[in-house]
Amino acid sequence: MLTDETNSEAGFNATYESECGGQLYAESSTGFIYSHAYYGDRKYEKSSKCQWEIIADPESNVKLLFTQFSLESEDTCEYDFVAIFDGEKREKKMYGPFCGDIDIETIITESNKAIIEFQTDDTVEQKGFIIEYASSRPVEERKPSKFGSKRPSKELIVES
Ligand SMILES: [Ca+2]
Repeated sequence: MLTDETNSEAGFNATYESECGGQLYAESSTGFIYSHAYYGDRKYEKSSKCQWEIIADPESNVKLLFTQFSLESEDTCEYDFVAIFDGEKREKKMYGPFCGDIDIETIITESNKAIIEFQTDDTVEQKGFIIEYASSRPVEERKPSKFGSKRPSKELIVES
C-alpha cells in the first residue's frame, strides 16, 4: 500500500494517494475488508485515506459487522477514524466517526450501498480493523414468495 506523506495542511482539501479501498459487491456469503494489507503484522499507514464502496443488488441492503476495531483514540475522532455512509448521497445518513477501541454493533444500510471511509493522520498508528460485509434482505419485505405460496398450483384465477 502506498500513501502520500506530503500532506501539507490538515483539512478537507488535503490530498492523499492510496492504493486502499475499492468497489466491492455484497452477496449472501460474507466478504472481509481489512484496514490495510498487512493487518496483524503491521499497524496501518500514516496519512492515508481509503474509501470502499460496497454495493448489494437493488432489492437488498448492506450489512456490516466490525469484528476487530482499534484506531488511535481521540474524543471527537478527528485524527484517525472510520465513517460509514448509507447510499449515494453523503448527507443522507452517516454512522460514526468511529475511533479508539470500541465495539460497534452491526450496521445495516437502508439503501443498497454503503461507503466506508478510513482516514488517518501523520502520527500514532494502531492495529486497524476488520469489517465483514454481506447483503441483507429487508425484513419487512411484502412481496409474496413465488415458492412459498400455499395456493394450489393448478387453481386458475379468473379476474372478472
Ligand atoms: Ca493517527
